Amino acid sequence: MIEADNTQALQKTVHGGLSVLEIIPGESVVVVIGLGLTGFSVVRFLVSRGVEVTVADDREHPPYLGRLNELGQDIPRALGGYDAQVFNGTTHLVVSPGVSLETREVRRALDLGLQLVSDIDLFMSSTPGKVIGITGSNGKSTVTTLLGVMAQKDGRRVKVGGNLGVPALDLLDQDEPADLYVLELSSFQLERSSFLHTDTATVLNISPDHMDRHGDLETYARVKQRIFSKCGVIVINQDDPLVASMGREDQEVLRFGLKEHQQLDFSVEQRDGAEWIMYRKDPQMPADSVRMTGRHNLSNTLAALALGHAAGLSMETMLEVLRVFPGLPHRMQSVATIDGVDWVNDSKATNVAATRSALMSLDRPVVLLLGGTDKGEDFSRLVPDGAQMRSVLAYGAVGPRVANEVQGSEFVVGGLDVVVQRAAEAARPGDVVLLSPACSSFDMFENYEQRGRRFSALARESA
Ligand code: UMA
Ligand code: ADP
Repeated sequence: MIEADNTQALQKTVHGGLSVLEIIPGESVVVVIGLGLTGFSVVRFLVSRGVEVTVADDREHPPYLGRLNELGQDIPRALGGYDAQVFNGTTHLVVSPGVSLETREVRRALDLGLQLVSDIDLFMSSTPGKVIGITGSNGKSTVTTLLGVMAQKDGRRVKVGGNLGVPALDLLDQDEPADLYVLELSSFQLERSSFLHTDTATVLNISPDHMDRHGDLETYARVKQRIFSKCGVIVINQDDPLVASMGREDQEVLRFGLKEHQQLDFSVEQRDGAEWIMYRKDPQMPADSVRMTGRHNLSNTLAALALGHAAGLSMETMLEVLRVFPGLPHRMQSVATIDGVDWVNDSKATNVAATRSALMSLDRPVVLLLGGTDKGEDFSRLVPDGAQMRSVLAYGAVGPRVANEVQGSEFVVGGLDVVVQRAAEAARPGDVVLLSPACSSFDMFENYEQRGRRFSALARESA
């Protein structure tokens, strides 16, 4: 059972604690919409600080319902649909990231004057340590994890989470406090946060994603830019025109890029026939010593170096980590070689830009498996110039639209097993069969990991 007896002490943090969000234990009442990973972390956090909470979810049995019992008190709940009554007498509203701010109930609550706060606001107001924030359309998880490993190797007490893995607030309630928190932040988290204080932050890149929620690229980019609202050192990808213009005059900026630009802090340069990673004018390490492969991962590498440098990590340690860090599963992961065909699991490619970067990193004919839930993206420019496409197999809910928009693709009716079988028939020795679906997985799977595991198992069975 969690006691509320240490409320005052817990509020004395660098950013002033809950009071900066006008949340007063004993007075404020918070409605938390959505009882998933985030919702539960918020309820637990607030209850442990003596704040009254009500939960609302339009599902009868939201994922974390069973775990409310752990909190040692009866939490009022409205499940399986709820109306505006649930907001009576409440002061604050937390909306889980999976729930659009445009839903009728949320709009109603905001019209009633409830103050919107997010799990990230709660985290930022209460964290005892320094915070590095990482957002972007692609590469967030890779850079977040890599930076966490670098910091740990450098002897920091570091915790890693946010949109990736452990929800931000759960990091605060673990036994040992950290002095550095590395947070992956999604556009959904940023759009509903207003207390965004970071020591260092980056927007890795911007390409269309979640257009069903954000509407257009401009709005989406503005949401991402919020990560720089109150930030010590900002890290900018100079290669991405939408990101390059984001820095403010009054902010300290570190710039990185793979292309040629004036005065980059972290870049690559040809020296004696080899490509080198550079810190300003100083060569650091040959680029081919980085264990992760693909140009996109070299960009991620420069981002991690810039963020680590801003946090005072030793360059030597960071380079050491780059030599051994293998990248994350479900991102361009080789899972089998059968009859000369390589099977690659890139299930985490959930938007067109990620799939384009996968295709650009391959120099062999590809059988591409493409499909999933329709997020409203345009597939017509998915295949980059020069890519060698053996075939494109479109499947899932978005399959018919993909088959329409991607030249030369065919729609395969059926589950992933049928698609894999068709891929095995299409591939020739020397080819790559690539699951890089450019869509989220929710039409057929619980998440991208389940999709990736299923693909890997089917690939191995296809022998
Ligand atoms: N839902 C309902 N009714 C409700 C509430 C939720 O149907 O009343 C549905 C949502 O529409 C959604 C699902 O439940 O489909 C989960 O939503 P949630 O907000 O409860 O999600 P959490 O379990 O809290 O997980 C969220 C992030 N999920 C989303 O943003 C959709 C997780 O990122 C994140 O790891 C977690 O918080 C901890 O911070 C996942 C993700 O897909 C990996 N993120 C997107 C991405 O990376 O592209 C943004
Ligand atoms: P995120 O957490 O932003 O989704 P990940 O590191 O999990 O990013 O990678 C997601 C997908 O995007 C993978 O398919 C990966 O190969 C691809 N990817 C990773 N970094 C980049 C990048 N900098 N540019 C384009 N694509 C990338």
